[in-house]
Amino acid sequence: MDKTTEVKAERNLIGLTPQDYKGRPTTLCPGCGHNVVSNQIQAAVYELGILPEKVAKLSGIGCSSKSTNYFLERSFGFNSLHGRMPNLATGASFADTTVKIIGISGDGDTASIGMGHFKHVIRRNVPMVYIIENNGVYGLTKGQFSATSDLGLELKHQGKNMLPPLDLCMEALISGATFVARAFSGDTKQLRELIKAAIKHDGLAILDVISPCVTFNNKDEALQSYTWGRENMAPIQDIKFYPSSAEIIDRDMPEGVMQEVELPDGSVIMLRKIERDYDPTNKHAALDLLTESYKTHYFATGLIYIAPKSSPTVHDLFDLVDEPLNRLTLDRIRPSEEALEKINLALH
Ligand SMILES: Cc1ncc(C[n+]2csc(CCOP(=O)(O)OP(=O)(O)O)c2C)c(N)n1
Ligand code: SF4
Ligand SMILES: [Mg+2]
Repeated sequence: MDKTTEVKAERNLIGLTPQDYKGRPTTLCPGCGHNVVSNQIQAAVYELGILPEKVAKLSGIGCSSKSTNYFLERSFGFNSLHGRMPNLATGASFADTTVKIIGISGDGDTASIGMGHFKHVIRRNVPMVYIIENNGVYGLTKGQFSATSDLGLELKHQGKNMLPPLDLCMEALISGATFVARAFSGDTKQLRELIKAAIKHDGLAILDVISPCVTFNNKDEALQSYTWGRENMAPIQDIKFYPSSAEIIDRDMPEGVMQEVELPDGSVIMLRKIERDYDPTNKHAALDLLTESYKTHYFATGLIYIAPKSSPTVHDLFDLVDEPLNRLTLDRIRPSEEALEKINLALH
């Protein structure tokens, strides 16, 4: 190529290109909502300028859980057992506190077999991003109802769903989550900003992404379909993430009532209120919103709750050393001979 016409590759803060954040080619169905989430994760990590090697992507079992293969190939990854991503994440976060954990799960993986683990990882406030790719169906095993399928939903091989759904944002909120958001694969801009904010959150961030399964649950009237989502999605705010307040120069958001939420590292989530006066730092307001949304099928998306101040993470509570535990040398992790002797004597 002629030097004068050579196109310079776009680079981020640490000199990497978008290509450095790609994963393997997807094997999911064309149009699957989960592919949108993968693309937005790689875009968010690229834009934040995080080294891919400083991310661990963990998952359970499902089409959603397969999707960790399709972003950040240079990152560490582990596809675990069904519903056990939170357990793996807890262990990994203890081993290396310097790595950002992105956990991917499905509605089957989280809301059925993994529900207990979901609750406890939240209760422990393991610092990580927990994304549920929620399509209201078990996609991988060919379209059974999940615990988030809507009451009355009719699926080809299943008939009518007779059970009421669980709301994973509500479950997260009442379990003590300090960051709860809902997004939709049909709105990539909002999704990307929420992923960035979740990555920068100090503690566990829950992101429930309505991510349509185009093969088994995409009839126009189904709540987790693209058509229903596009027609009914109601963002509760415009959201934009800024790495620092100094960078809020373009103010490229439409005019309106603004709310800035500053994160502990100095980054800022800028919110412009839409229609209703909603404060995501108010837990009661978040509970009210989710109750209304559950009752009336109000598809509210955006930052539903962020705790006004940081809560201690499991690492703070256990007073971990600053260095990653997996890099401590044996002489630092083995008890001394005297200490062992003391323990043995105490057991006599
Ligand atoms: C212990 C165990 N039970 C059941 C299964 C079968 N199984 C595999 S994936 C899955 C559900 C996947 O649904 P979801 O998490 O919603 O992911 P999706 O495929 O919809 O993205 C089930 C029940 C399994 N792999 N392991
Ligand atoms: S079966 Fe559904 S969830 Fe699985 S890849 Fe296909 S569209 Fe996605
Ligand atoms: Mg599913």
